[in-house]
Amino acid sequence: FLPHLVASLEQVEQSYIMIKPDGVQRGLVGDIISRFEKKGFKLIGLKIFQCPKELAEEHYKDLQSKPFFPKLIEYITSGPVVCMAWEGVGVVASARKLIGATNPLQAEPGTIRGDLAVQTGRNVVHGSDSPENGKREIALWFEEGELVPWTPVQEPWLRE
Ligand code: IDP
Ligand code: MG
Repeated sequence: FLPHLVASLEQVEQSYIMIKPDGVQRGLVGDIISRFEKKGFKLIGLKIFQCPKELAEEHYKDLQSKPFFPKLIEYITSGPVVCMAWEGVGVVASARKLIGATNPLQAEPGTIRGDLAVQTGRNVVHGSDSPENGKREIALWFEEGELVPWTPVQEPWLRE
């Protein structure tokens, strides 16, 4: 029964996850990384980084015409961010679930935004919205040599 569809749902993907300046300033880095780590995804890139304005504008270029765009760029460049590349089966959609709704007041308890934030303009974390954007964003934020392929010893205990 549609085995090719089932197979395509099990693709290994990569997601760009970023702890925004408020998450760093509020001391939430460990908590946030821990949630993806415990879920079972693989960390293949990690750095703390002061984002230049041009990179923030490129990252959020789809939102260029929004009234909140200048404030968004100001927010993202207001202090260091923590850039992460996470890999795993279904990591893009799963990370979005772990992160929760864009507006933290609407995000479910148990999600990062639901537990740790109150305002859309201070929602502590970014996660790619598609596997294509995951690849695009990781290429945008990381140099090739900064990404590390590795095999976790727990892999056979996570995936049959
Ligand atoms: P997402 O981060 O949940 O994918 P997007 O709609 O892609 O949400 O928006 C990107 C980011 O822009 C949000 O995470 C938030 O920081 C900011 N943003 C979105 N909508 C608003 C708004 O109405 N006011 C202020 N900031 C916003
Ligand atoms: Mg988005």
